[in-house]
Amino acid sequence: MRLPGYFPPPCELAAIRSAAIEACDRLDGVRDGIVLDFAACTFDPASLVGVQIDCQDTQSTMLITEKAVDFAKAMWEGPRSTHDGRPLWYGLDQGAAFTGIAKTTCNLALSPFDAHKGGSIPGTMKVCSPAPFFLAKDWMQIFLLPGAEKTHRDLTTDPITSDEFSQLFRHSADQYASAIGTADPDLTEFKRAGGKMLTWHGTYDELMPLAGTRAYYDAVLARDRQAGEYYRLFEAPGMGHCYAGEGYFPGDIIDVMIEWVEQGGSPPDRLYAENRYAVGSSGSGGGEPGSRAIELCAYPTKLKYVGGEPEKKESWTCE
Ligand SMILES: [Ca+2]
Repeated sequence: MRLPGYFPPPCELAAIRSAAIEACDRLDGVRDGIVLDFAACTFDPASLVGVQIDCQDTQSTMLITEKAVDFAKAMWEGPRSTHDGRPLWYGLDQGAAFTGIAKTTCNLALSPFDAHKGGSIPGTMKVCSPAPFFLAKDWMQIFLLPGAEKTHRDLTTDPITSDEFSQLFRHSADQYASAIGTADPDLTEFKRAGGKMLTWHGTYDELMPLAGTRAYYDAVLARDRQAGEYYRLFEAPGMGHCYAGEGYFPGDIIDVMIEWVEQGGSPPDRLYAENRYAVGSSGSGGGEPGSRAIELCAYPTKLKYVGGEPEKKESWTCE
């Protein structure tokens, strides 16, 4: 989506994300690159405006801009209707990378201005543009855009405006929610049929905001206070989408599900998870894959560090 006048290079957005994590990391008691609860953090990215960073995307140093900060804040806040200002959907967690639904790319070719001068001046006027997530782009292109725009409009070079996004969002919900929507919190029939369900969601998910899943589970509970008997949600700190990231991955959830279905008993309160996809020293928790473990907590209980070696699950509890 087009936000006013500026597409930040990936490095600028990555610097803002890193600063947010760095500012909030210790609030949960452990400096591990994972922020358990951004709601408890008062970090204001406006403090970053004017901070110098090295940027590979533009092959130069640059100063963090107010527009990039506004871009990040808009992604954290989530889209709003341009008609009445109401939220359309949830924003990304502040720990989520901007490389999913807020991806940009920079053209390293010299601008026409530079080329005119001989094309020998490095580090000037690189052009950055949106790099839309392919599913969102295809959804817009194939299902939502009107008429000839479906096949002829290039959303990379001619991105939709905030007004268009607002209109297409409404159109999408009106046209398709009844057929393929997944937000209906009424699980009456599922419960009656003896269904059981476990959901886990990475807190740093870069594609699907965690807040949306929380809100869905809250809505289910609001309709049925006993829903925890057949449906549980687990938040996986520091995990990106599916298996990305250096956070805690609950890879055994299918085994837990099978045991619960086949042997019955109480729904799981905890879910073993480890840093299975860690890549070592990347500025966050680090460590070799499998070197850190915790037990995820059934929502709405939350992980809490109680002391000891943070790499061991015994050092954490749910409350
Ligand atoms: Ca932490």
